[in-house]
Amino acid sequence: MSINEKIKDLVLEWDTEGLKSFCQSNLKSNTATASNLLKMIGEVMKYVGDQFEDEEIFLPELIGSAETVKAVIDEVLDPAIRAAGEEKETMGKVVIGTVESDVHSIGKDLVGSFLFSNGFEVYNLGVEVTADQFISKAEEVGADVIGLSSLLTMSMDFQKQVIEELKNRGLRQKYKVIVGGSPTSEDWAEQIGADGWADDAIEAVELIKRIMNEEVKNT
Ligand code: B12
Repeated sequence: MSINEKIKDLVLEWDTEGLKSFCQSNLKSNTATASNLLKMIGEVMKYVGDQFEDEEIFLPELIGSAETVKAVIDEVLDPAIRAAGEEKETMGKVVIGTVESDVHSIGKDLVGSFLFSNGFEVYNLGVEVTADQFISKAEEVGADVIGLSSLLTMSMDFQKQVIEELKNRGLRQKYKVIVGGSPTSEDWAEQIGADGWADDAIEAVELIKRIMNEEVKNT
């Protein structure tokens, strides 16, 4: 069985410990670098995402695979990349969080994990994040994208507030702002002047790739 096939099996079985030790043994025997393994894992996550979009698998399976991958990246591959001084190719920097007054974290964490496993540098600020916290972090890390999650109808206005605050500070053009969460929609995103909206974690990855690509074309 090839390395790719073995990784795919372990991710689909949510075998976190198995995937950790498989990656560790490949790193030890130099059969693959951490970046190679990360790329292979990314391909598997793309497959898992397609399966979810086609309704071949459902949310629990999606979460199981995402959590397995996140743990292996956090605990094995990221430290290995840092230790080897290898540059992890970054697709872009994303600051993400759930807006003020809202404690729902699962969907936003899933979006963060998917972005991370697709090569983005993710700064997950947690829940009940204020406009000032989003903007300060984006400024601090030189983010490309700010992702705002809202699961409550009553917290949606805080997404708008972040965009207004960016405008007040003369920073609106500096960042792409995307919104998501079950009460939000494409129309809502347009209404508040966001750069995009996505229905789920898979679409969020595609959305960010698309808007960052447009950015490159426009510069
Ligand atoms: C779990 C849950 C909770 C948990 C949260 C635990 C946690 N750590 O997250 C707890 C029990 C704490 C909770 C509390 C409350 N909840 Co609640 N909760 C839910 C529930 C059942 C599931 C949410 C969830 O995790 N879904 C699974 C994830 C994977 O899906 P998701 O969040 O939609 O995220 C996906 C997309 O939306 C998108 N996405 C999400 N964020 C982002 C961000 C970006 C940038 C992008 C691009 C995409 C994106 O991608 C994600 C992945 O595919 C929902 C009902 C439901 N079916 O949604 C109610 C629900 C959201 N809760 C609700 C309510 C009312 C509350 C409470 C006010 C209840 C109360 N009276 O105390 C409190 C809120 C407290 C607060 N201040 O926030 C309502 C909201 C109604 C509304 N529209 O306003 C819901 C819809 C239930 C209902 N039908 O009434 N809740």
